[in-house]
Amino acid sequence: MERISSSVIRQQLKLYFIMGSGNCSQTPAEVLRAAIAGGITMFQFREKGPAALTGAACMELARSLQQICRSHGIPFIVNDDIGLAVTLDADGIHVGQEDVPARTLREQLGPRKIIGVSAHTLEEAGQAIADGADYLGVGPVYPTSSKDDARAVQGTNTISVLRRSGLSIPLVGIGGITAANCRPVMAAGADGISVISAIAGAADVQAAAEAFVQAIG
Ligand code: TZP
Ligand code: MG
Repeated sequence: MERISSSVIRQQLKLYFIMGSGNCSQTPAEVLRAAIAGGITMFQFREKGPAALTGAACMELARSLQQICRSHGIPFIVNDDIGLAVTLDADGIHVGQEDVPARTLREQLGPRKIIGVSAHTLEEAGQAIADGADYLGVGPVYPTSSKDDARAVQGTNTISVLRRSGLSIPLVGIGGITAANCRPVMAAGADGISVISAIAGAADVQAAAEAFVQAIG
C-alpha cells in the first residue's frame, strides 16, 4: 500500500477546520455540520483546555463528530491522541513538536493514515518530512487566543522560508487567520488555512466558512 498522494492532501487541506467542545458556542455537532455546509475540506478533533472532556465522554463526542465527517466525505483527524486515533480508526493524526514523533506514528499507523506535524523552523520541517509526515502546520501566523502555549507570531515569514528552500510538502498556515487576512498566507505558499475561532466562534458558522472559501478561491 502506498501513501496518500500529495495532490489529494493539498486539496483536502484547503479549509482545515479544527475544534473541540471548548471552542464552540453551539453544540460541537451543530458547529461541525454548519462548517461542512459552508465548505470545510478537513476536520481535526482537538479536545483541549481546562474544561476538556476526557475518557468515555471525549470518545463519545469524537465518535459522533467522526460520523458526521464520514457521511460528508470529510477527513477526520485526531489531535495528539494516538490511542483515540487508533480506536476510532481515524483518517489521521496531528502532532506538535512535544508529542510522539512522526516516525513512531508512521510505524504504528502504516502508510495510509494522514500524519500532520506542527513545524516552526526549516530544521523541524526537514525532520518531519524525513519522519514521514504528510503535511505541516505552520504558525502562529497571526496572534491567537486559541492556544495558551503558542510560539511567537511569525507572520507569513516561515511559510515563505520553507517554500523558498524548495520544500514542496503540503502545508497549512495556522493562528489568528480570518477570511479577511488569509490571502497573504496562501500567497506565501500555503496550500490551505487552518482555523479554530473564526469558524467555531462565529455567530453564523456556515457563513464564516463560506467567507473563507470565497477568499481562498
Ligand atoms: N497552533 C498554532 S496557533 C493555534 C494552534 C492550534 C490556534 C489557532 O486557533 P485560531 O483561533 O484559528 O487562532
Ligand atoms: Mg500537541
